[in-house]
Amino acid sequence: MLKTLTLTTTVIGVVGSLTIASPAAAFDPSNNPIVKGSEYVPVTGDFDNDGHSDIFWYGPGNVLDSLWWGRNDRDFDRSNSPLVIGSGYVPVTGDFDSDGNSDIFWYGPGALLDSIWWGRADRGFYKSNDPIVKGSEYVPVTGDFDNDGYSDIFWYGPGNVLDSVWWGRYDRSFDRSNDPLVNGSEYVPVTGDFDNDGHSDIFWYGPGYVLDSIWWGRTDRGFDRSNDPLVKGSEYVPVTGDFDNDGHSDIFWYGPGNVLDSVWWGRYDRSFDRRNDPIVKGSEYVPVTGDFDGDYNSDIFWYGPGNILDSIWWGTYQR
Ligand SMILES: [Ca+2]
Ligand SMILES: [Ca+2]
Ligand SMILES: [Ca+2]
Ligand SMILES: [Ca+2]
Repeated sequence: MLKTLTLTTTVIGVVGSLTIASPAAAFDPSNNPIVKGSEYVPVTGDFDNDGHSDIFWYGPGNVLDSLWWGRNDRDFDRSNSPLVIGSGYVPVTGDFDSDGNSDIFWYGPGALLDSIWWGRADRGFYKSNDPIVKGSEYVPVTGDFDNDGYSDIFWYGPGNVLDSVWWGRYDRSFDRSNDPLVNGSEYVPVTGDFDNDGHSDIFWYGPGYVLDSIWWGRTDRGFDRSNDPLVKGSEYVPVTGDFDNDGHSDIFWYGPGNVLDSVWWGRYDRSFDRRNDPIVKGSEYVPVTGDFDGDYNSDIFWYGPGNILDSIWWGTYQR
Protein backbone atom coordinates (compact mmCIF):
# COMPACT_ATOMS: atom_id res chain seq x y z
CA MET A 1 0.00 0.00 0.00
CA LEU A 2 1.40 3.34 -1.01
CA LYS A 3 1.63 6.07 1.54
CA THR A 4 1.69 9.63 0.34
CA LEU A 5 2.65 12.88 1.93
CA THR A 6 -0.16 14.05 4.13
CA LEU A 7 -0.65 17.76 3.59
CA THR A 8 -2.25 19.33 6.60
CA THR A 9 -2.18 22.76 8.12
CA THR A 10 -0.95 22.84 11.65
CA VAL A 11 -1.11 25.74 14.06
CA ILE A 12 2.22 27.11 15.19
CA GLY A 13 2.94 26.32 18.79
CA VAL A 14 2.46 23.27 20.86
CA VAL A 15 1.72 19.84 19.48
CA GLY A 16 1.31 17.16 22.04
CA SER A 17 4.07 17.45 24.60
CA LEU A 18 6.41 19.28 22.26
CA THR A 19 7.53 22.87 22.51
CA ILE A 20 10.12 24.54 20.38
CA ALA A 21 11.87 27.29 22.27
CA SER A 22 13.63 30.16 20.59
CA PRO A 23 17.29 29.49 20.04
CA ALA A 24 20.05 31.94 20.75
CA ALA A 25 20.83 34.69 18.26
CA ALA A 26 22.72 32.12 16.22
CA PHE A 27 19.52 30.96 14.55
CA ASP A 28 16.27 32.41 13.27
CA PRO A 29 13.60 29.84 14.04
CA SER A 30 10.58 29.30 11.87
CA ASN A 31 7.81 27.03 12.98
CA ASN A 32 5.89 27.11 9.76
CA PRO A 33 3.63 24.15 9.24
CA ILE A 34 6.11 22.16 7.27
CA VAL A 35 4.17 19.00 6.88
CA LYS A 36 5.55 15.52 6.65
CA GLY A 37 3.42 12.42 6.62
CA SER A 38 5.42 9.51 7.79
CA GLU A 39 8.84 8.19 8.66
CA TYR A 40 11.33 9.36 6.09
CA VAL A 41 15.08 9.31 5.86
CA PRO A 42 16.05 12.82 4.78
CA VAL A 43 19.19 13.36 2.74
CA THR A 44 20.44 16.78 1.74
CA GLY A 45 22.51 18.14 -1.09
CA ASP A 46 22.28 20.68 -3.88
CA PHE A 47 21.11 18.25 -6.49
CA ASP A 48 20.18 20.82 -9.15
CA ASN A 49 23.16 23.07 -8.36
CA ASP A 50 21.23 26.31 -7.97
CA GLY A 51 22.99 27.31 -4.75
CA HIS A 52 20.17 26.12 -2.47
CA SER A 53 20.35 22.86 -0.58
CA ASP A 54 17.57 20.41 -1.30
CA ILE A 55 16.08 17.54 0.68
CA PHE A 56 15.46 14.09 -0.72
CA TRP A 57 12.86 12.44 1.48
CA TYR A 58 13.64 8.79 1.13
CA GLY A 59 10.67 6.68 2.06
CA PRO A 60 11.90 3.14 2.58
CA GLY A 61 9.75 0.34 1.31
CA ASN A 62 6.52 1.39 -0.33
CA VAL A 63 6.61 4.93 1.03
CA LEU A 64 6.65 7.41 -1.83
CA ASP A 65 9.81 9.47 -2.07
CA SER A 66 9.68 13.20 -2.61
CA LEU A 67 12.04 16.05 -3.19
CA TRP A 68 12.01 19.50 -1.64
CA TRP A 69 14.01 22.11 -3.53
CA GLY A 70 15.40 25.04 -1.51
CA ARG A 71 14.39 28.58 -2.45
CA ASN A 72 15.43 32.15 -1.63
CA ASP A 73 12.19 32.86 0.21
CA ARG A 74 12.76 30.02 2.67
CA ASP A 75 10.04 27.90 1.17
CA PHE A 76 10.51 24.81 -0.97
CA ASP A 77 9.44 23.62 -4.39
CA ARG A 78 8.06 20.16 -3.77
CA SER A 79 7.98 17.34 -6.23
CA ASN A 80 6.32 14.07 -5.37
CA SER A 81 7.68 12.08 -8.26
CA PRO A 82 7.69 8.36 -7.59
CA LEU A 83 11.44 8.14 -7.35
CA VAL A 84 11.19 4.78 -5.74
CA ILE A 85 14.19 2.72 -4.82
CA GLY A 86 13.82 -0.33 -2.63
CA SER A 87 14.06 -0.41 1.10
CA GLY A 88 17.06 -0.98 3.30
CA TYR A 89 19.39 1.51 1.66
CA VAL A 90 21.71 3.93 3.40
CA PRO A 91 21.89 7.06 1.24
CA VAL A 92 24.90 9.37 1.38
CA THR A 93 25.38 12.52 -0.63
CA GLY A 94 28.35 14.26 -2.13
CA ASP A 95 29.50 15.65 -5.44
CA PHE A 96 31.51 12.64 -6.44
CA ASP A 97 32.13 13.72 -10.08
CA SER A 98 32.66 17.39 -9.16
CA ASP A 99 30.19 18.77 -11.70
CA GLY A 100 28.48 20.98 -9.13
CA ASN A 101 25.39 18.79 -8.76
CA SER A 102 25.18 16.74 -5.59
CA ASP A 103 24.83 13.00 -6.11
CA ILE A 104 23.33 10.24 -3.99
CA PHE A 105 25.20 7.02 -3.29
CA TRP A 106 22.64 4.40 -2.34
CA TYR A 107 24.58 2.00 -0.20
CA GLY A 108 22.85 -1.32 0.05
CA PRO A 109 24.27 -3.26 2.97
CA GLY A 110 24.63 -6.99 2.51
CA ALA A 111 23.10 -8.41 -0.65
CA LEU A 112 21.45 -5.17 -1.81
CA LEU A 113 22.91 -3.78 -5.02
CA ASP A 114 24.48 -0.36 -4.65
CA SER A 115 23.73 2.41 -7.09
CA ILE A 116 24.50 6.05 -7.65
CA TRP A 117 22.11 8.78 -8.68
CA TRP A 118 23.89 11.68 -10.32
CA GLY A 119 22.25 15.07 -9.82
CA ARG A 120 21.21 17.13 -12.82
CA ALA A 121 20.32 20.77 -13.43
CA ASP A 122 16.82 19.77 -14.62
CA ARG A 123 16.08 18.18 -11.25
CA GLY A 124 16.26 14.68 -12.60
CA PHE A 125 18.95 12.10 -11.93
CA TYR A 126 21.18 9.93 -14.04
CA LYS A 127 20.99 6.54 -12.42
CA SER A 128 23.81 4.07 -12.62
CA ASN A 129 23.26 0.59 -11.25
CA ASP A 130 26.76 -0.68 -11.52
CA PRO A 131 27.38 -3.53 -9.14
CA ILE A 132 29.50 -1.56 -6.77
CA VAL A 133 30.18 -4.29 -4.32
CA LYS A 134 30.49 -3.70 -0.63
CA GLY A 135 30.86 -6.56 1.73
CA SER A 136 29.23 -5.88 4.99
CA GLU A 137 27.67 -3.29 7.23
CA TYR A 138 29.55 -0.06 6.91
CA VAL A 139 28.81 3.43 8.10
CA PRO A 140 29.65 5.65 5.13
CA VAL A 141 30.51 9.31 5.54
CA THR A 142 31.33 11.72 2.75
CA GLY A 143 33.58 14.72 2.35
CA ASP A 144 36.39 15.95 0.16
CA PHE A 145 39.18 14.72 2.36
CA ASP A 146 42.03 15.25 -0.12
CA ASN A 147 40.62 18.57 -1.36
CA ASP A 148 40.77 17.74 -5.07
CA GLY A 149 37.19 18.88 -5.68
CA TYR A 150 35.72 15.37 -5.83
CA SER A 151 33.75 14.09 -2.88
CA ASP A 152 35.07 10.94 -1.27
CA ILE A 153 33.47 8.22 0.82
CA PHE A 154 34.98 6.96 4.05
CA TRP A 155 33.61 3.50 4.74
CA TYR A 156 33.78 3.13 8.47
CA GLY A 157 33.63 -0.47 9.54
CA PRO A 158 32.75 -0.60 13.23
CA GLY A 159 34.56 -3.09 15.38
CA ASN A 160 37.00 -5.32 13.53
CA VAL A 161 35.71 -4.52 10.04
CA LEU A 162 38.44 -3.05 7.87
CA ASP A 163 37.84 0.57 6.90
CA SER A 164 38.43 1.89 3.41
CA VAL A 165 38.19 5.13 1.50
CA TRP A 166 36.79 5.65 -1.96
CA TRP A 167 38.15 8.74 -3.68
CA GLY A 168 35.86 10.42 -6.22
CA ARG A 169 37.05 10.78 -9.81
CA TYR A 170 36.08 12.81 -12.86
CA ASP A 171 34.90 9.70 -14.74
CA ARG A 172 32.36 8.76 -12.07
CA SER A 173 34.43 5.90 -10.75
CA PHE A 174 36.43 5.79 -7.53
CA ASP A 175 40.01 5.20 -6.52
CA ARG A 176 39.77 2.71 -3.72
CA SER A 177 42.23 2.42 -0.90
CA ASN A 178 41.92 -0.41 1.56
CA ASP A 179 44.49 0.76 4.01
CA PRO A 180 43.88 -0.59 7.47
CA LEU A 181 42.51 2.65 8.83
CA VAL A 182 41.73 1.02 12.07
CA ASN A 183 39.14 2.20 14.50
CA GLY A 184 38.57 0.50 17.75
CA SER A 185 35.03 0.82 18.73
CA GLU A 186 31.63 2.17 17.89
CA TYR A 187 31.95 5.75 16.86
CA VAL A 188 29.54 8.19 15.33
CA PRO A 189 31.50 9.94 12.58
CA VAL A 190 30.60 13.43 11.42
CA THR A 191 32.37 15.31 8.68
CA GLY A 192 33.09 18.96 7.98
CA ASP A 193 36.02 21.26 7.32
CA PHE A 194 36.46 22.37 10.88
CA ASP A 195 39.83 24.12 10.43
CA ASN A 196 38.89 25.59 7.04
CA ASP A 197 41.95 24.36 5.15
CA GLY A 198 39.87 23.00 2.26
CA HIS A 199 40.16 19.38 3.40
CA SER A 200 37.17 17.70 4.98
CA ASP A 201 37.81 16.30 8.42
CA ILE A 202 36.18 13.54 10.43
CA PHE A 203 35.08 14.01 14.03
CA TRP A 204 34.85 10.59 15.64
CA TYR A 205 32.30 11.03 18.37
CA GLY A 206 32.54 8.32 20.95
CA PRO A 207 29.35 8.33 23.00
CA GLY A 208 29.64 7.82 26.72
CA TYR A 209 33.16 7.19 27.98
CA VAL A 210 34.67 6.49 24.57
CA LEU A 211 37.44 8.96 23.77
CA ASP A 212 36.67 11.26 20.87
CA SER A 213 39.19 12.05 18.18
CA ILE A 214 39.47 14.04 14.99
CA TRP A 215 41.05 13.05 11.72
CA TRP A 216 42.17 16.01 9.64
CA GLY A 217 42.13 15.51 5.87
CA ARG A 218 45.36 15.88 3.91
CA THR A 219 46.30 16.31 0.26
CA ASP A 220 48.24 13.02 0.22
CA ARG A 221 45.10 11.16 1.20
CA GLY A 222 46.30 10.50 4.70
CA PHE A 223 44.94 12.03 7.88
CA ASP A 224 46.43 13.93 10.77
CA ARG A 225 45.01 12.36 13.88
CA SER A 226 44.42 14.09 17.17
CA ASN A 227 43.28 12.18 20.20
CA ASP A 228 42.59 15.08 22.45
CA PRO A 229 40.14 14.26 25.18
CA LEU A 230 37.28 16.12 23.57
CA VAL A 231 34.88 15.16 26.27
CA LYS A 232 31.21 14.74 25.61
CA GLY A 233 28.88 13.54 28.28
CA SER A 234 26.13 11.54 26.88
CA GLU A 235 24.25 10.41 23.81
CA TYR A 236 24.17 13.26 21.38
CA VAL A 237 23.14 13.47 17.76
CA PRO A 238 25.81 15.62 16.11
CA VAL A 239 25.19 17.49 12.88
CA THR A 240 27.60 19.72 11.04
CA GLY A 241 27.32 22.86 8.97
CA ASP A 242 28.84 26.30 8.74
CA PHE A 243 26.13 28.05 10.67
CA ASP A 244 27.87 31.43 11.03
CA ASN A 245 29.47 31.35 7.57
CA ASP A 246 33.04 31.98 8.65
CA GLY A 247 34.40 29.13 6.53
CA HIS A 248 34.87 26.79 9.48
CA SER A 249 32.42 23.94 9.88
CA ASP A 250 30.62 23.80 13.20
CA ILE A 251 29.02 20.98 15.15
CA PHE A 252 25.56 21.20 16.63
CA TRP A 253 25.26 18.67 19.43
CA TYR A 254 21.59 17.85 19.62
CA GLY A 255 20.67 16.28 22.90
CA PRO A 256 17.28 14.63 22.55
CA GLY A 257 14.88 14.92 25.44
CA ASN A 258 16.18 16.84 28.44
CA VAL A 259 19.83 16.73 27.39
CA LEU A 260 21.24 20.24 26.97
CA ASP A 261 22.22 21.12 23.42
CA SER A 262 25.43 22.89 22.54
CA VAL A 263 27.28 24.20 19.52
CA TRP A 264 30.96 23.84 18.84
CA TRP A 265 32.26 26.49 16.48
CA GLY A 266 35.26 25.48 14.36
CA ARG A 267 38.49 27.45 14.65
CA TYR A 268 41.60 27.86 12.51
CA ASP A 269 43.82 26.30 15.21
CA ARG A 270 41.86 23.06 15.19
CA SER A 271 40.10 23.74 18.43
CA PHE A 272 36.50 24.79 18.99
CA ASP A 273 34.63 27.59 20.67
CA ARG A 274 32.12 25.74 22.77
CA ARG A 275 28.81 27.26 23.65
CA ASN A 276 26.55 25.51 26.07
CA ASP A 277 23.64 27.85 25.66
CA PRO A 278 20.40 26.19 26.63
CA ILE A 279 19.14 25.82 23.11
CA VAL A 280 16.02 23.96 23.93
CA LYS A 281 14.57 21.20 21.83
CA GLY A 282 11.59 19.30 23.01
CA SER A 283 11.52 15.87 21.62
CA GLU A 284 13.04 13.35 19.26
CA TYR A 285 13.93 15.03 16.02
CA VAL A 286 16.00 14.02 13.05
CA PRO A 287 18.11 17.08 12.28
CA VAL A 288 19.52 17.64 8.81
CA THR A 289 21.67 20.54 7.73
CA GLY A 290 22.10 22.45 4.51
CA ASP A 291 21.93 25.97 3.14
CA PHE A 292 18.33 25.81 2.05
CA ASP A 293 17.80 29.54 1.41
CA GLY A 294 21.16 30.07 -0.27
CA ASP A 295 22.48 32.81 2.03
CA TYR A 296 25.67 30.82 2.81
CA ASN A 297 24.73 30.27 6.46
CA SER A 298 23.94 26.62 7.09
CA ASP A 299 20.47 25.89 8.41
CA ILE A 300 19.01 23.04 10.43
CA PHE A 301 15.82 21.30 9.35
CA TRP A 302 14.30 19.61 12.38
CA TYR A 303 12.33 16.74 10.95
CA GLY A 304 9.79 15.43 13.39
CA PRO A 305 8.66 11.99 12.25
CA GLY A 306 5.00 11.18 12.57
CA ASN A 307 2.83 13.91 14.04
CA ILE A 308 5.70 15.96 15.44
CA LEU A 309 5.81 19.48 14.04
CA ASP A 310 8.79 20.20 11.85
CA SER A 311 10.72 23.42 12.06
CA ILE A 312 13.73 25.08 10.51
CA TRP A 313 16.43 27.06 12.21
CA TRP A 314 18.06 29.48 9.81
CA GLY A 315 21.73 30.19 10.46
CA THR A 316 22.79 33.77 11.12
CA TYR A 317 26.16 35.45 11.29
CA GLN A 318 25.93 35.53 15.08
CA ARG A 319 26.79 32.86 17.54
CA1 LIG B 1 19.15 23.17 -5.06
CA1 LIG C 1 27.73 15.48 -9.21
CA1 LIG D 1 38.34 14.11 -3.06
CA1 LIG E 1 40.10 20.53 7.28
